[in-house]
Amino acid sequence: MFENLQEKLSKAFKSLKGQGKISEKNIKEAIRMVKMSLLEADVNYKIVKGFIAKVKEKAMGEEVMKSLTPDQQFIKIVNDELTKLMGEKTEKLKFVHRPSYLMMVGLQGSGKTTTAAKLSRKLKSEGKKILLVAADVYRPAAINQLEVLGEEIGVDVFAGDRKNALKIVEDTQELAVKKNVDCVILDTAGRLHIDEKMMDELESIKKMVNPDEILMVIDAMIGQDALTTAKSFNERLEVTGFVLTKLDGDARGGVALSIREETGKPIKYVGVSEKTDGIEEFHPDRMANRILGMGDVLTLIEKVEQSVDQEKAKEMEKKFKKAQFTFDDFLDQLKQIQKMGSLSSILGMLPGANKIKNLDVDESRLTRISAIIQSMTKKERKNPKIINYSRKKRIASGSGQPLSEVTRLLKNFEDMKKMMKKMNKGSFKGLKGISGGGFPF
Ligand SMILES: Nc1nc2c(ncn2[C@@H]2O[C@H](COP(=O)(O)OP(=O)(O)OP(=O)(O)O)[C@@H](O)[C@H]2O)c(=O)[nH]1
Ligand SMILES: [Mg+2]
Repeated sequence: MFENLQEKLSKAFKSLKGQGKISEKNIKEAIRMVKMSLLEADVNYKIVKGFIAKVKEKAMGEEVMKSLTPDQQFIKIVNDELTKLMGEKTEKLKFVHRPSYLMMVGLQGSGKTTTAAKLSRKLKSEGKKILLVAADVYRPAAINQLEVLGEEIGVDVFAGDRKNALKIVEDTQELAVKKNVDCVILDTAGRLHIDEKMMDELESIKKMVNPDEILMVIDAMIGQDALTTAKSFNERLEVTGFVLTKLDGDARGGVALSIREETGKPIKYVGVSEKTDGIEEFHPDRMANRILGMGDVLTLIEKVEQSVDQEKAKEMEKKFKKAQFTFDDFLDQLKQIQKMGSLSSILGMLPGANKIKNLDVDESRLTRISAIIQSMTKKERKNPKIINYSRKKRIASGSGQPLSEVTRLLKNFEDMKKMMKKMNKGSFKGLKGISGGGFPF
């Protein structure tokens, strides 16, 4: 699924490559291409219109992130909006009551019975005791199908009198308590089209068991029509979420992108094979990444994270200037240095630090210094002045360093703070006089 959409979108992004910055003119073509690709993916027209308006607004109004090129920036905007469209966060199943009832509903052949088995297997593996109930008495082989699946995954299947769906559900209630199950999963009958009789029956079952979850199962291959059906089911039954099946097929994906916006209800799971382990939680962000091509988005996220580091660095610089630097900040810095693998970047942050020549840095000391700081209490890190002799002794033994090393770090740290104050006044005179080259490492 999504291959086509992926390909089209990547063309839209390419059209922005090499541009200096996003402008009304160069964005027009990219936006048009995004629009076409969504429509071709069978996303509802109204939803596409709203989506495009948001992307446009963001692309024009977005503060330019210096670390991103225009095409990357545009990908990020589309990625964020796609994620939002699909619901932003992952929605888990709710278990309010015990036993908790979960109803599978949907049209014929959508995958209710298969999904009931898949979910049972999953929940069982999470330690829940499950009872599967065959409340589909209309299709002759339906009960048998569920029984075979139950056998395969080792979950009990209850089918009562095998004749009357409401009676089966009624009898289930006592059994579920007696068996002390955590969750009852009800497989219900499907119809080719929505009809009153089916809806009435589903409503009666709902009333009887007060389910924590009513999951509507939708075949992703159906396309736009699925939305109308989903809306009717939701209006009648107040579904709690959707399971989109057959994502392993060549569905165009429009349903996945439209259903949340159309019904206000989340997709909770997706079916990815016919087998009983073919189910996955639905993560809007990951799905968006998948649509846009994982590689691109991951690179992008890295870049944004880097720029977050830069912001952190700016924050640090402020602290430097105000001489509010604590041992916690210092530890943060050490971690960053270790991540970057060199000291030059961190020293580069200090205005004027590049003027300090021959800075003698023993990199192996960084690890020892980290150990010392980590042996300090929160209070001590914030206010090293309280570190008296007995505290020093404790820190030394905690970090496995000689006492002299702790004393030296504390002294250098104090000196560094003094230096910061001087820097704040714009003076670098006197730096040389400070022990250890002015830095505690
Ligand atoms: N490839 C694939 N096939 C699926 C998936 N989910 C269900 N199927 C297949 O779709 C067909 C219908 O699935 P069922 O679980 O019987 O559907 P149902 O909604 O219970 O159908 P009725 O009981 O007749 O209403 C079966 O052949 C399943 O194996 C899926 O995620 N991927
Ligand atoms: Mg079925």
